[in-house]
Amino acid sequence: MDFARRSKHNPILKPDDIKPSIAGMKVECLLNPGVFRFENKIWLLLRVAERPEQEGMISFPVLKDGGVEIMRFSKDDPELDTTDPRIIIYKGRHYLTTLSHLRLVCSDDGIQFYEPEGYASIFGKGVQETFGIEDCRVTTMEDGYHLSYTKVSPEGVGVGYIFTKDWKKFERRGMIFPPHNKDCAIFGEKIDNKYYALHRPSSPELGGNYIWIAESPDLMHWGNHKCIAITRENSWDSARLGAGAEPIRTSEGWLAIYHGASHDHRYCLGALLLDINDPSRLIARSEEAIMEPIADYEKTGFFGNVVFTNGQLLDGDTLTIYYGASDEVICMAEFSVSEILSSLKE
Ligand code: MAN
Repeated sequence: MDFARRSKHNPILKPDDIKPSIAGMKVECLLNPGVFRFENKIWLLLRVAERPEQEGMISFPVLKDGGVEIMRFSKDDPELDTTDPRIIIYKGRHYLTTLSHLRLVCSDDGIQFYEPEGYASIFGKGVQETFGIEDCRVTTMEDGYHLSYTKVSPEGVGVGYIFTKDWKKFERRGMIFPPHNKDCAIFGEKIDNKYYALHRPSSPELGGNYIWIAESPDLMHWGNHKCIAITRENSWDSARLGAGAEPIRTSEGWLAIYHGASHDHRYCLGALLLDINDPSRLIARSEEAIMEPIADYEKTGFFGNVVFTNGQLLDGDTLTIYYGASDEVICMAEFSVSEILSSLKE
């Protein structure tokens, strides 16, 4: 099933539209933007994935001592495993094939985006972000913007938290969910005087890659964790789940868009409906996906068969989602909130 109304301008941003952050680097992929409104414009916080031009050797950047270091491996090294275009396994150790940072672009119409002057990119910093920062959700609250993103390093994959009011000064508040955890979406308002967030720990032996919810008095200390949605065998979401952007308030409950992947890494979107007063209570869920990789640009690219979102805008009944297609280009699609709601099964 698929009720996405894709923009006829898709893809709206491609790697060639964005300049590399360092000379000698190539922007290989644009992925999974956070989305927000600021100063009467629509903004995307893009994940920009870079690496050197691949000539002869396999090479990729990592952050070290405040600078960038290029790692190189010979293509025919028998110890090298490059079957997944996203990762390199060398002598049993994992690396990423690209290094990601976060870049701001803005737009008047939500379709044509440009890089504004005077806004810096957000780069990985410190040992926990040696392999970069990825997939940033932006939750807008009265006091400012709350950013939850993936920190990647040899120590593990966890959730980082940044606060900003003006997109010029950033307060890095550290890791809020330790490894292995990602796909953290902070709710935009308190419920019964508590903050809430969806997150995705991984428990490989017992359990799996499931969506959990946690509460907090201050957005820093998270507790009372509960699992709210698990993978389903023989389904489009059989291998992994993860929350998209912040859940939206509807008359029927909190509507949370999520991604689900199958064992052969096909990424689709679905939705959860959570109780408005107790969001740890799941009321209904998509049985079938609401969006599947069916357009050419969603089926082929850096990592094909992927639609992945962590950013959206709500306007009445219209939910505009921005998404990464094939882990390579940025696209946009609109949904009707009431149509999604009526498709969910209790
Ligand atoms: C993971 C993350 C995402 C990516 C998907 C599909 O969930 O790394 O950033 O889009 O995989 O590759």
